[in-house]
Amino acid sequence: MTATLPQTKSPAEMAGFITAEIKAFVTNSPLNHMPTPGKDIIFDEPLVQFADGDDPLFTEYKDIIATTHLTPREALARAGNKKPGELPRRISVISWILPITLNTRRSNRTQTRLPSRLWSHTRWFGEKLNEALRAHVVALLAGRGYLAAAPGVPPLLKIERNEKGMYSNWSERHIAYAAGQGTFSLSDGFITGRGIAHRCGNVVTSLELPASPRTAAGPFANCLTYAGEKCGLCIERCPAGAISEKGHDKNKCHQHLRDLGYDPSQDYHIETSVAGCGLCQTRVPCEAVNPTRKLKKASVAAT
Ligand code: B12
Ligand code: SF4
Ligand code: SF4
Repeated sequence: MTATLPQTKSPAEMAGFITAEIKAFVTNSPLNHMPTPGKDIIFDEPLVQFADGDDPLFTEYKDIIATTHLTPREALARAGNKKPGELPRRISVISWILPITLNTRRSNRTQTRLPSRLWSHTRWFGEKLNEALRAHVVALLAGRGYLAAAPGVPPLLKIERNEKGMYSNWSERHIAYAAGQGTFSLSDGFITGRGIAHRCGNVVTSLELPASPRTAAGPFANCLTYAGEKCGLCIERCPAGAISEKGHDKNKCHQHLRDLGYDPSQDYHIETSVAGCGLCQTRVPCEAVNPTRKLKKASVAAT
């Protein structure tokens, strides 16, 4: 499955190679299939973009998220048992978005309390694919002599908690934001060009790659509410009352499936050990597209 990694190519050519490799892995991996009869695909073709590992935004995350949030340089140094200053001059972050298929999104649209079987499987089995993809990209780069690490999984990943709820020392959505993949939203979900229904991942490396442009007007620009439109449909979708005009209450969200526990009236097992029902990410205008794109098109047409 792995093509030969060219060694003397330009950063742009290397970016093309890495992108093709990630897409091929997701398309060909047996892990990208549901364990259900019919073996539906779990994720559509990924979106792949890059960030400069020393973008000042990563240091700003220490104020925005927590002082413990790692910069890519700190994460790569920690993984290689080095000091941040001992790393090469240029480091990069590879970010991917794994869009959830129409079949799974459709199955969750009709849910009012619990995630559908396919959505629940996407959290559990889809994350196994995501883990394998992180390991694959790290091995691919390390095999060619580049430093590479996946801070989104242990031992680098640490989950902490404060009065607002859980947070990590490596937020994959904030990494995706830095790589220009999209923006946050009223529900907290991350709205990409393929919408809010996705999982994401990333790898930090000493391979030099061209940073993708951040074209959004701000960290919440892709959400209709923040774009000044009437929406808030995610508020109505949330069975836990965790979303309001003020935003997302992580503690209420986290508690939702835990309170329900295993529901014997369901004909399938819901992974209650992994929280979040994702109802706010389906049957909403941002489900599978960036809903503000049509606003931009309309305003261009009106000029
Ligand atoms: C802890 C956690 C949770 C907690 C808390 C979620 C949270 N909002 O932090 C709980 C259990 C509630 C949860 C629930 C869910 N989760 Co979760 N979770 C995580 C985890 C492990 C860490 C998140 C984290 O560190 N957050 C840090 C805090 C600070 O981020 P935040 O509160 O969202 O950030 C806000 C501020 O920073 C603010 N902000 C303020 N000023 C500024 C300025 C700038 C410049 C920027 C950029 C931002 C910013 O913007 C953000 C949004 O309001 C990540 C995996 C990872 N390592 O990243 C997955 C992750 C976030 N979860 C994910 C998913 C899919 C879910 C669920 C849908 C469950 C499911 N499987 O179906 C629900 C959805 C909840 C929701 N409405 O977003 C995906 C998100 C993908 C997406 N589409 O957005 C992730 C990235 C996992 C993955 N690898 O794909 N999750
Ligand atoms: S449903 Fe509307 S308000 Fe909620 S996140 Fe999506 S675009 Fe924003
Ligand atoms: S994941 Fe479920 S409980 Fe959490 S905010 Fe979304 S709809 Fe509400």
